[in-house]
Amino acid sequence: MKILLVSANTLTVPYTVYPLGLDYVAGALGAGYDIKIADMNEFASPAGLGSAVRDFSPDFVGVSIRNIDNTDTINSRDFLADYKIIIQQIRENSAARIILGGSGFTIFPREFMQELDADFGIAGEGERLPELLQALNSNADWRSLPGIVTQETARVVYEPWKNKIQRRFDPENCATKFYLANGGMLNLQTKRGCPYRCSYCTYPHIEGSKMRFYPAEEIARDARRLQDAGAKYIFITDSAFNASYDHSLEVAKAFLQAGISIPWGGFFAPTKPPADYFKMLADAGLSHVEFGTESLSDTMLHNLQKPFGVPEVIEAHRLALQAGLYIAHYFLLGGPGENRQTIGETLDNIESLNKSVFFFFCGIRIYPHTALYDLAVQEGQIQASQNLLSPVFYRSPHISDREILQTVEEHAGGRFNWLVGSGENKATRILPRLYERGFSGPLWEHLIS
Ligand code: B12
Ligand code: SF4
Repeated sequence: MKILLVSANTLTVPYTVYPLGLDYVAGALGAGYDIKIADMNEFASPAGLGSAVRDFSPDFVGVSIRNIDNTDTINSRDFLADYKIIIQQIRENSAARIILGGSGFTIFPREFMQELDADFGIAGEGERLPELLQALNSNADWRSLPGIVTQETARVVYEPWKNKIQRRFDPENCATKFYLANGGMLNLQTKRGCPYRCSYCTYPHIEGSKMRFYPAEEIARDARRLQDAGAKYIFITDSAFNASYDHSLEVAKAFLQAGISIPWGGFFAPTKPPADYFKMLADAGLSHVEFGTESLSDTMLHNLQKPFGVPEVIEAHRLALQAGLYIAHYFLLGGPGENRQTIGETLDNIESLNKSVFFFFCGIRIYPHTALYDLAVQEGQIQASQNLLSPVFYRSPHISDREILQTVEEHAGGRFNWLVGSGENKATRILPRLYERGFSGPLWEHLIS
């Protein structure tokens, strides 16, 4: 059976992202299938996909839908029209059945099924694809499989995958070569799931709330494969790499043993780490720490159900800085209860975090299956039946976005390491030039003054 897997994501901000999910889907399919991966970044136009589909003549085409929109209140962009063109190219050039999947799809499976008129979808982990294909092939009942979605599905059943998870990384793949030639960043997952319950966050819904760890030696072996293929930087895609201090330290030790010499980074929760935690990670090559801080007002951290308070953020920052790491803090302003006082507290407290980059987003995207969604319905900001595929952002009733952004801009006073919105303006001026000159990694460290 021939399966074409397509990565639909062509977004280049903050940089192009290797389609890691498809490596796992290919790993789950294994040797019993003839698999080809096509990445929309490889083609000069969507017609390129059309001819790839004609040449390969697949039985099924799996399309990975990662991004729904750029989640930016200032310059909002969504990608539905691009995805429709991809589906059209597949339909015009083959009779293959189309199966959708990916993190964006998992958030809005029924909405995407309708908009894109696909045959099937898998909400959640793509490791379930072989089960669906086998059931279809043998006319067995696929309706009882969790996560399978069709045009008729009224209720989607989400269930984390409990069996073997295996990545298939192919250094010779055109997609791999594209990312190596454009920035040189590849990525790696060390576990799935986040145990925290931040009120606005989709990650526990996408990956589950129970952490499922991969063996450290296996992760280090994969990291070594990426390094040997020519990667210059590895991004760890875990929801929060340090959600398990024990496992992340095991990974770092395994990296040292496997001879990982390229820098790496990832998302961290600014909780208080054990002694020498950041130092041990730095010794194993960690270079960039991206803290999901969101606010520096204890009232807001409580409202957003964050698993830490302001003192923990300041301590985590101090220890990361002491270990010689590059640090960025992400802020999500305008959540429930935000007002002039909480904004003032956040801005005052930021001044105690030196040598860092600050990314500010204002207005929090409302996603189903979150506490923020329930609150927004209760407050009448959205209707329970509303289609949220087009982004809707939560707005604090006590202060406008305009006032928040103005206050942040005024406080920033033009400082280069304060980026408001996705920072597209500043970032697009600087980052492409650095990539062209052969720099790799997230590169926001060049904004630290
Ligand atoms: C890591 C990450 C990043 C990193 C990526 C770094 C890197 N080099 O890899 C950074 C920080 C750069 C980033 C940036 C952005 N991100 Co991001 N990111 C994530 C995160 C946490 C993990 C993604 C990941 O790699 N997962 C690991 C892989 C293995 O999982 P996966 O891709 O989901 O694949 C599995 C399944 O989905 C499924 N699957 C995947 N494809 C297919 C295909 C088929 C056919 C099938 C059946 C199944 C299937 O099977 C796979 C294995 O189980 C997700 C949230 C999350 N927890 O998923 C957000 C997420 C993908 N990001 C999101 C967004 C919005 C963005 C940005 C637009 C933000 C911004 N304004 O800058 C940018 C876009 C960047 C770009 N160029 O695309 C959103 C997308 C949804 C949306 N609202 O659009 C997510 C879901 C977070 C959220 N808000 O809910 N991101
Ligand atoms: S710690 Fe991060 S990934 Fe986990 S629920 Fe909170 S925001 Fe989401």
